[in-house]
Amino acid sequence: MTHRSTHADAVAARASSALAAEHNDFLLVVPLRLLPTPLIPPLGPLCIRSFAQARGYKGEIMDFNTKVYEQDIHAYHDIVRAHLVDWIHANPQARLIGINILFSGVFPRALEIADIVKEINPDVIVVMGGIHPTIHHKEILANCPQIDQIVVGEGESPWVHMLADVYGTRDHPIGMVGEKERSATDSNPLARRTIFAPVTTRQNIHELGVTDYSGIDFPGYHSPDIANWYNPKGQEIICAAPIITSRSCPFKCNFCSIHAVHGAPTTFRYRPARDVLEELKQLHFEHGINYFFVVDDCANCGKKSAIELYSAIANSDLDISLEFQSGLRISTLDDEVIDAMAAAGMIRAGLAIESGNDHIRNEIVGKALKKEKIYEVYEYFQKAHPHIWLLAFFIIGLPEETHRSLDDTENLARDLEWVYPVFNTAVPHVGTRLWDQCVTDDLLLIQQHEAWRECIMHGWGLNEEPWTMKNAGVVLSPESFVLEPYAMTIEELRVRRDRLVALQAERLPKVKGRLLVAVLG
Ligand code: B12
Ligand code: SF4
Repeated sequence: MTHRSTHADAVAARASSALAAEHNDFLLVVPLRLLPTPLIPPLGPLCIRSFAQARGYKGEIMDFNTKVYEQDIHAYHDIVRAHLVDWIHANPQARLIGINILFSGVFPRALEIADIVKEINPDVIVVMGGIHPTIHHKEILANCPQIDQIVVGEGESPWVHMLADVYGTRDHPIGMVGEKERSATDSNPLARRTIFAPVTTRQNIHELGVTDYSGIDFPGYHSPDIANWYNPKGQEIICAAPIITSRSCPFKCNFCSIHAVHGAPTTFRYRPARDVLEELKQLHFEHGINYFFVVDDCANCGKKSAIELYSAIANSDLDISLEFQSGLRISTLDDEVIDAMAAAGMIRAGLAIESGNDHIRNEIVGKALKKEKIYEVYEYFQKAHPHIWLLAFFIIGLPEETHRSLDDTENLARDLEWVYPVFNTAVPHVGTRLWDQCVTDDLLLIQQHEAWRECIMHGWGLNEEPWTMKNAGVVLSPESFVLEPYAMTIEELRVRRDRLVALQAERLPKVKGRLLVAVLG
């Protein structure tokens, strides 16, 4: 009897582990974005899936950006429904479906996805995560019955705790638990609630390890305009892959909302260089990826860690191209850091200048960046690495903007003559000093109470502009303004903006011509 029961237990255990191996516990859905390019694999969901898989839970990512292409946009709703129906029917035991919201603009699409999931199987727990629900979790839970739970902040650890609530633990360490998170996960897994990532430490970056890209359809992320990308090494670009080397940022600019997701300035963390190197190697040697977007908020904020990492890449057998997407912090750049990044493969980078006006840049935004430092860094790039395509990120239309401050911005952009300037319109995000100021001083041109349900950048509304490459230019142009400065009218601002956009347009062929000369020697 004992023998039979042991045998039966073993069979049952094998069956259940086979079930666990075959069946998915969860799905992470990525809604279609607003613009088709640049298209890259979704790093947030990938990090969450890796972390959960390492702890014994199996899951998949369904990214609609690789399922709906421009020519299919008319069938968008049918395609989304069909994929969700198929997955839920194929995985009847899966109880958790998470939706990733990287940009506020996709929130309406995320709600529709949640509706469809609930319609197919009301017992599935629908969870939202990402910057938009992080900021607006209270309003979303109060107004959207199709959303069961919201994760505020970094999702790896909270997601695994939710999986453990639903399926039980699986004999693996499940990671660090924050104070608020622990009390939330002690309750009923079905309860509607908000789950907070650890508040003071955020995700333990050493526990993240190397992101697992298995099952990712890399050719599906081939951006439609990839042939026109700056590619001085002439490498084959299947697609760009995201790589993150640090989380959060030690600074606190008045317009920046990133601390809501990745933690306060004190939680700035670098990943271990060996993990990043290993991830790059896997992507390069196993998947043929040559082009990487470094998506850190402040990739060069810690000199020692940055030099360690980029020197390790340069000294390895990797030959890759790195584009620094979010803008490098100029105050923490020096020749040594620039050389290390260039040696590692940096071919394109943005310099985060924000304003040519010293008062706005330093007193208002909080950049602590002298103009001489901007020129010094610019000159060094021109002298030592002229093949690197430099962009300069400016923000126009902050509350303190005046004709004089815009003159300063325009003059600086003209002075940095081999840099491609990008002029973004100021957008106040909830939770930032800029937002509070706009509310207090009544500067908003939008309904502040609607910010939770739609993208506050005008012109990004899903119904206003169809999603096509043809319309990308229209959608990208900062056509409308979300706040009115104290001392300028919107009409005046628009005229000045048009002048800056003209400057940008005339700069492009110049910059490209110069890069060509630098690359050809
Ligand atoms: C890379 C990036 C891009 C890439 C695209 C990335 C992609 N996958 O497609 C590109 C260059 C295309 C891009 C474009 C834009 N971007 Co962008 N981008 C980023 C950036 C720098 C990094 C994103 C990232 O990978 N982070 C790293 C991962 C690990 O973090 P994460 O995605 O937040 O995920 C974590 C948590 O949020 C959470 N989580 C996320 N999803 C889920 C889901 C569940 C279920 C759970 C439990 C948890 C969870 O857990 C994850 C792991 O910890 C962020 C800034 C930032 N640091 O986040 C801005 C950011 C997302 N971008 C922003 C904006 C505004 C834009 C643009 C609209 C800019 C413009 N005016 O053109 C465009 C629009 C894009 C489009 N085509 O529609 C804003 C969004 C603000 C907002 N509220 O909407 C951000 C936050 C920057 C900022 N502070 O202003 N961007
Ligand atoms: S340096 Fe960049 S990431 Fe850091 S607070 Fe400023 S804008 Fe945000």
